Amino acid sequence: MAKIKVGIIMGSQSDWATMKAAADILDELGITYETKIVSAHRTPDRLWEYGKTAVSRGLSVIIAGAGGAAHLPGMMASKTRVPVVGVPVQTKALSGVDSLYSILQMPKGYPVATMAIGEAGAANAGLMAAGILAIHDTEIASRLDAWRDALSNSIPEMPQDD
Ligand code: RP5
Repeated sequence: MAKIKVGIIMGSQSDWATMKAAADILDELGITYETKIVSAHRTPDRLWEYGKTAVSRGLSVIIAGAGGAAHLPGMMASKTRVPVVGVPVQTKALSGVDSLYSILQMPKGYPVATMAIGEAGAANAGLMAAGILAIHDTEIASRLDAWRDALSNSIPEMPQDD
């Protein structure tokens, strides 16, 4: 079985609708990943265990999505040196600006690579993970290059009437 390279974690089942966009990109690029609900507030022991074992289990990137008081990505970054890509999930009360600020404003020493709010951010988290893995994996690199070329080629030069 192929070694799992990317961990996709999220604070709640309700985040999956957003975080699936990261999983979809990894599927498209043939990158192995695992998914898990890990909440900074509701399951802190699970968070600690996940962070403590991330290096020994061979994870290269952790994509962490959460909403509201979104402490999951930052707390995970405090527990492992595996690069953490944070996805601010859009919230009803504050449209995800709360999630964004919670994830973005890390103190020096424990970085989180913070993406845009919502599904675009989750998809970009998948692409960011792919880019990191592509540094040492030529097959992922060529699949990522092809994916980027296909997107670029799909953009028309002239606008059309609807
Ligand atoms: C956060 O609270 C989760 O990441 C989620 O985005 C938000 C709401 O969670 P639920 O109340 O839907 O479980 O911890």
